[in-house]
Amino acid sequence: TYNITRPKGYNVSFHTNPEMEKHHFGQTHPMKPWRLTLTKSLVTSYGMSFAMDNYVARAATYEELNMFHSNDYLDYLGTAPAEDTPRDVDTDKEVKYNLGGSDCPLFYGLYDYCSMSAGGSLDAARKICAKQSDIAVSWGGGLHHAKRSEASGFCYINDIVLAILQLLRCFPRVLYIDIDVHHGDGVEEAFFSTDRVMTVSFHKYQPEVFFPGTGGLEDNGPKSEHNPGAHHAINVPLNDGITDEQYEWLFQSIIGQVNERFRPSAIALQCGADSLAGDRLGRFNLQVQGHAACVNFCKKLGIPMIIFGGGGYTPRNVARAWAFETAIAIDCQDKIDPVIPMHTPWRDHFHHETLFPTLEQILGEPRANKNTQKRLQDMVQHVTEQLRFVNF
Ligand code: ZL4
Ligand code: CA
Ligand code: ZN
Repeated sequence: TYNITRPKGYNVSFHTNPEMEKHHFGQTHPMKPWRLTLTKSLVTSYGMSFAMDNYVARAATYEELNMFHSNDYLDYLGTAPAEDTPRDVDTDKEVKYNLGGSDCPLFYGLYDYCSMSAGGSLDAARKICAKQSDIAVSWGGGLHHAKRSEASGFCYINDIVLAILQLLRCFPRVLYIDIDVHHGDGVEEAFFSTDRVMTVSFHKYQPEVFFPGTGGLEDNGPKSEHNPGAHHAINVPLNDGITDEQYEWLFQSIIGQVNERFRPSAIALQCGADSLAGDRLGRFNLQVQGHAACVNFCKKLGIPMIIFGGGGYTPRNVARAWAFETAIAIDCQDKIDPVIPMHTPWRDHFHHETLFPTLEQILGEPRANKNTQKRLQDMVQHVTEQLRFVNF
């Protein structure tokens, strides 16, 4: 179990900041930064840290956040109290920026939390650009809903957009892939008008019922005249209960084609773990194996890649998936013991002592699968047709 060596012929960097994990969105808020601590504890106890370059993520500077976000938004975000101190509340601004509600509360240390999340993802992008790293891991990032001047869905700063902007300085084309159960709307929108970024999101889609309600099959980027970004947004809207087998087939068919047609020079992969079975907010039946198969497929393309975190609201399952995906990044997935090491801190949190609990262990009874094979085939067909418009 503990004989993990560096991967042969390439380098992996791991970007975390233990200070980030100490922040709280509020008692019953689903987003628990503490899941990052649980993830790190598994990664460390499996001995994976020895096989990577480990960096403490720096906090991104105001200027860096300003590469995507507006000054007025950042200035107000900065008024969130760093400690338990009174602050001026401007209700108009809170409404305008969607700050202070139940999804995006203004909690203590919010600005620090955001800048550390973005700092990790920016560091990851810089390591990729400098060719010092071939796969860079930023589990504290992946906050795909944040807009230029608006917080949304637990996301305040879009670290992914910032990282991709960095990648675009040294790579002609970046492929963004999003396996979070929610639509990656913020990243899609940010690159709507460029053909240098293609975005692909797999998500549960049920407008009016499931957040954020965008990302239909036919939504492939604004089709206005002379928009180079048209056809460069791919959406894969899914129903409840999709299984590993279906998801893997769909992912490989779509990403395989996208790779051939778009020929990305770098990949940004958002690995939201709320697409796993048993997630507090999710609706799918994915197991760690199926989720991780997506990471493995991308790794095997042999293209420089950043791996981001994202959603994931049942911390023990998040930690399992992200630890196993770290193992895939360093190519030791066949060497690690499925039995969680005895000396893992908080081992009791995992309930079942394996990295790969069965659907029955996770759920009792699996959720009904509402995805027909026919529908999935039609979606692959639609993507094939979209890709005919794409010429690099
Ligand atoms: C909660 O229990 O669908 C927030 C949010 C806070 C604490 C107590 C407050 C109770 C579930 C969610 C009232 C909560 C009402 N607390 C929340 C339309 C909504 C308006 C807000 O994974 N209410 C909004 C956002 C989604 C909506 C999902 C996914 C992020 C990501 C990347 C973001 N928002 C309805 C919900 C709770 C809460 C319990 C909640 N919010 C579930 N889904 C949402 O893609 C990181
Ligand atoms: Ca998604
Ligand atoms: Zn999500």
